[in-house]
Amino acid sequence: MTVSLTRKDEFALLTLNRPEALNALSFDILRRIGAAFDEVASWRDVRGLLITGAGDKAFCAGADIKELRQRELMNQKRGAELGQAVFARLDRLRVPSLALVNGYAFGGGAELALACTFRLASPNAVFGLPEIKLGLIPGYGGTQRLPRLIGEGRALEMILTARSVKAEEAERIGLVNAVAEGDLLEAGLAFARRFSGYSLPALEFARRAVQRAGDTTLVEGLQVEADLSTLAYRTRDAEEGMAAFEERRKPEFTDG
Ligand code: DAK
Repeated sequence: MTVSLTRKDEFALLTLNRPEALNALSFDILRRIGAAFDEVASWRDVRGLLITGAGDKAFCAGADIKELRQRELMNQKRGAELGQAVFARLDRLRVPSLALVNGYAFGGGAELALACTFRLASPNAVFGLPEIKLGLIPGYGGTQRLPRLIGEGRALEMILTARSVKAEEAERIGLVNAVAEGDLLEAGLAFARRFSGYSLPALEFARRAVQRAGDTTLVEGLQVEADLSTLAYRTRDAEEGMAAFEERRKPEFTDG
């Protein structure tokens, strides 16, 4: 199976499983990733989605270059739209997602990591958008998500010069949340448990509000925040959280 979806405690774990090609994204794999996201959406009891690559060399070396050649123009456009649409599904999942970047995350692989809510890197992780070397530019969201995360200047440098960024620098510039020593999956589970006990509706509203910060004006963004924070206030979990504070006990959230 080139993509496997399993359970790991209270989390879903998606593994890109094509290590002989450094987990490169064929269109078939892209579709399977999309189907896996749909499946995760139907698992009502998971608290987060972890994504990683099989093997110790690569998270994902990008779109399958061999497959990208000699396609009709409109097929290329549909291919880019497919990749964009699949990665955008991560935003609509009710649970946060976490990329566990174990080695190369190039091109489409970096774009998959960028589409996740969080990124955790192993010390040997390397990020790059090297499409320019192929006479291409990123097609699965990289030109839009990278500048939102690390700023336009740094994003332009990575995209126009193909300079890759190792784990330590990635952490310094905010491309990853942390670099994990030791077992990356264990570190990922520990990271995910830092949010997984909170109310899912609150986590979702917060993600939506923060996402809007990157693509709207301050005035509109504040309006979105006012609306979503009011919605959060109306949940049972908010009532429970505030009651628990007053009663000096741990809240018991029910995701309602
Ligand atoms: N695609 C296909 N195969 C790949 C691959 C890739 N992206 N990356 C690696 N492989 C394969 C290699 O061909 C090799 O296979 P065999 O020759 O053994 O059969 C195997 O994986 C191991 O790779 P290497 O032998 O090259 O391993 P090294 O350790 O020497 O080098 C590397 C590792 C990651 C530095 C190197 O493999 C590399 O530079 N890979 C390519 C990285 C890259 O350029 N990624 C970006 C791809 S472009 C779109 C528009 C744009 C895009 C997509 C869609 N549309 C308009 C539809 C662009 C997307 C991209 O991601």
